[in-house]
Amino acid sequence: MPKTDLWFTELQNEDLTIGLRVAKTIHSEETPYQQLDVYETNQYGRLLVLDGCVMTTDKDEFVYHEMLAHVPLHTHPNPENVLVVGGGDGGIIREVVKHPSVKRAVLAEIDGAVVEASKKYFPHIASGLNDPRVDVQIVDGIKYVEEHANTFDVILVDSTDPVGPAVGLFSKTFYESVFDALKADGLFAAQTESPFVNQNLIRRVYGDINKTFPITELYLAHIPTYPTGMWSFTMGSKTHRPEAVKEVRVSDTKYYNLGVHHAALALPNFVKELVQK
Ligand code: AG3
Repeated sequence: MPKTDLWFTELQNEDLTIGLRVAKTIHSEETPYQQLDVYETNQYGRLLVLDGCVMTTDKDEFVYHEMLAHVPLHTHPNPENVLVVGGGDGGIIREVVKHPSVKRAVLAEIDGAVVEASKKYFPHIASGLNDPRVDVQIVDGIKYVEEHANTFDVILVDSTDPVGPAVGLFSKTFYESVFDALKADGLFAAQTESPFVNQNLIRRVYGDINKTFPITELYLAHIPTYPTGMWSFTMGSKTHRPEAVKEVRVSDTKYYNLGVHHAALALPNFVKELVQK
């Protein structure tokens, strides 16, 4: 890898950045929805960036994709119909199709350019998109959810940050239509940002999900290239509890296992405080 003087920096908030040395710029485009860039970095391999924010890297993508998919999918005893909202890179879908119970997985991504870029530059992340059970829909995920009442066992929301195109995916109205799109024992999970820098958002989102679903759980994972490295996910469930999971149904994971499933639900005190009912 060449030691260039080129750095990618994400301004994570007004006072915080992450910096990665860039060996090469691979791709840059302005899609109808956002700025999309792909870089080759020395530290984390290929890096996918949307509107200046790290979406995923070759080296740490498995943590986010496994944790957003497998914690909720194992919480459901028999997930057959799964919807992924966002996540056009296909990383979540790749994990979803590892579950033998899954009969159909729909990807509802608003920006087709993300799907194309991932297929081209991140083939190992996009690999699941070719599975015959997968139905890729380039549509507005909010509308798609509204139009599919009582359809899914599990819904996974792999959104960008709550600015720009993804704002609606963090709203109470959206959580209500997710509730309606789920079957009677359905559940959902969404990425919900860093407990170090997005405390107000986590509090608000947890509260909104908690008003909508009988069971709400926040869980954590370590993702080195996301703001502060400590990342949260929030699950809303109609009947099943993540604490009840007793066995793992997939074998080829790099982060997720039964111990990690339960450990992820154990919250440090300062995070517990954010989700006090
Ligand atoms: N989804 C975006 C997670 C948020 C990252 N935020 C940030 N870097 N400021 C990731 C998509 C991966 N499938």
